[in-house]
Amino acid sequence: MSDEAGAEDVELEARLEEQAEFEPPESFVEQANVSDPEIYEEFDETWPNCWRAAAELLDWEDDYDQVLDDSNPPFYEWFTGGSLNASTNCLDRHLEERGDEAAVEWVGEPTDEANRTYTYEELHREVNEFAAALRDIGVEEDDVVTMYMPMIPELPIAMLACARIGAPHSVVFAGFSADALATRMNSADSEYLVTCDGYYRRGDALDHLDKANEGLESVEHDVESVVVDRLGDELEHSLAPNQHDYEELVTEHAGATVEPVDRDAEDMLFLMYTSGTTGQPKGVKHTTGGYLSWAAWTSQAVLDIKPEDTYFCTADIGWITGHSYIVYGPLALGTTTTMYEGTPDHPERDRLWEIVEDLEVTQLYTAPTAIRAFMKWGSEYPDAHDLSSLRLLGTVGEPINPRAWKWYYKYIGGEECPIVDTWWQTETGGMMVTTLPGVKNMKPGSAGPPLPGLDVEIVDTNGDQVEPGRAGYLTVQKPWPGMLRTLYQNDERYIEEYWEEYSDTDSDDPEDWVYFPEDGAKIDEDGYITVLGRVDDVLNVSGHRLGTMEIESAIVGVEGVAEAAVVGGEHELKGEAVYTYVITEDGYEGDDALRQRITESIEDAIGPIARPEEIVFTPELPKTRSGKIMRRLLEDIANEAELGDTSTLRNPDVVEEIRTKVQD
Ligand code: 6R9
Repeated sequence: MSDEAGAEDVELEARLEEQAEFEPPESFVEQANVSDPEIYEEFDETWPNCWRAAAELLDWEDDYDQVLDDSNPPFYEWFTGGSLNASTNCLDRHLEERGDEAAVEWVGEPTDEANRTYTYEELHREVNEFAAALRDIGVEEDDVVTMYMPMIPELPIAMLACARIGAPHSVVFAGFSADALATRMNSADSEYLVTCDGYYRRGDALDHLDKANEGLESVEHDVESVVVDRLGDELEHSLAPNQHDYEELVTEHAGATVEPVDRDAEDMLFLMYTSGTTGQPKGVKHTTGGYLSWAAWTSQAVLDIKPEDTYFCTADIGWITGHSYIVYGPLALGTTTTMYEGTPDHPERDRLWEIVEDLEVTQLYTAPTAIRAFMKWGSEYPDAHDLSSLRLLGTVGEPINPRAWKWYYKYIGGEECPIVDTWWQTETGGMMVTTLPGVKNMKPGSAGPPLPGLDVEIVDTNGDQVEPGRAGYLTVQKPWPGMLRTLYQNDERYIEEYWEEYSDTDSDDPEDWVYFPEDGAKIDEDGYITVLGRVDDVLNVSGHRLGTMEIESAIVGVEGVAEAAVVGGEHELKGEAVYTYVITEDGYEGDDALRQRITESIEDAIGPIARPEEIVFTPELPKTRSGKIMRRLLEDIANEAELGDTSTLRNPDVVEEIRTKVQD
């Protein structure tokens, strides 16, 4: 850390340290979309009808008959009998009033490349043309179309084109490996892929199509794909007969219009794979009516989005945050949503602040891992730019520590912007626990109370509410419109993963069903919730969910590895980092060559985000007498923490041995 940054911290701490609660600025409250504190009581009293407020933000083709059908828990249905189309809601209905206004403002990584601005009119046109093209190559309603694309405008275009023709999309993060792509396409039986030649990362032109092609080799069925040419002459590729050039396809369909397909509220809008406790990623199913109304309502109530805003979320569309809060929520509200292709430190560490200043960004939604990096780089970078257009700041993905919160508040928000610390998950579709920025005070480090109309309790292992201040498990006691409906073609696993823990699974009374997101949390006297982190075998590395089992199975596949355990260790910037403990097979040396093969195998199976921080070779793993690996101990070692109880171990000596290796 530079001296200057150090001095700033001291000053900041001195002034803000004791302040545990912050009121939203008056200027914000006056203009906020939601500013009436009565909303909490009102929603409680009228639940589930309160969620008409979310549905009302959308245009429906057929009105729904029932807000909630809870006759078959936990298979809840929302806005039943209603029908709508997501692309109509994100595009067509804005044309009359906002056709010439920017829908997507795209900033490429190279600074000498012009931004690409799509007005609603232009976005509508291109979505129609691509929808016609998709149909032409055979895509029908309900076919799952996979997208394996970085942050380029054709990604939201492809998503909306699918939505238009009623084909659910499944977006696979571009940083994931070829294997990860193949697993997801096989699991979803997806016969269509939209991808691209490559993209820029810190100045380099990265090849992406080679990786996509490698993935396709492991897909068990035929695939028709579309390839966007992002890099032009920088990268030449030849396309196979079942691969179509994006530009050629849309040119062939220039001027085409595609009648939006009427989708039932409960029809699938998309699938999103996420990590769970087992090695197999979970295909989370989201619907057209419930999900879209949830994305729209939370964007309006929490992010305070108005049509005239220029809103900027720095997430990647390959994750749920990008789905809900770059694409669907903002576009449903008719605002301008910003997409940035690159990293925040390219070419300089002020790239985001330059974008905020240039585009006069009004809301910025980012992650604690990014904020920690900004803080480390120092305030000279934001200070060099005029950030006064900002009205609200948001964070998501992992807990934010009060110091990072206060830095964000002061140096980015100029102490004039409320911060929303939003807790939610892929499965919840949108935000769940956070302050309403125009209503509630903020407490740094605590996400806040549940949103109105949500029933969140912090419970002990018996399901009884814990006292304020005590750690427990976060649960959601009533359904909500944005919830996942099931895991793709696996209703049984849906119940096992999310409901079994705290529900009476024999009951058909919804009161007996409780959703468990597998997070630990505590609550204070004012009902503010501090989320402590995952309580399952899932790591949160830079806000990305990684299953330890997925990583372990990649390691044990390496020749020379007998056994492996993966745990999370605290990391200054990433929040959590991957620590691996490996037992070699007889006759194999735990050396750098093997380390290299392990790292490569993890990158092949998942992607560079799962690259281990440390690989420790050990003759044994700490195990209980029943043979279970004591992960807690391995975590303590990674964190250089006081070791927990070792008395139940079969092999207590090994702990010291491992500790010496890690801490050397
Ligand atoms: C949206 C998203 C979900 C997990 C979740 C929790 C952690 C997300 C948080 C937070 C503390 C916050 N998480 N937001 N923890 N405070 N504001 O990140 O979805 O990728 O599915 O991750 O992230 O552990 O369970 P997803």
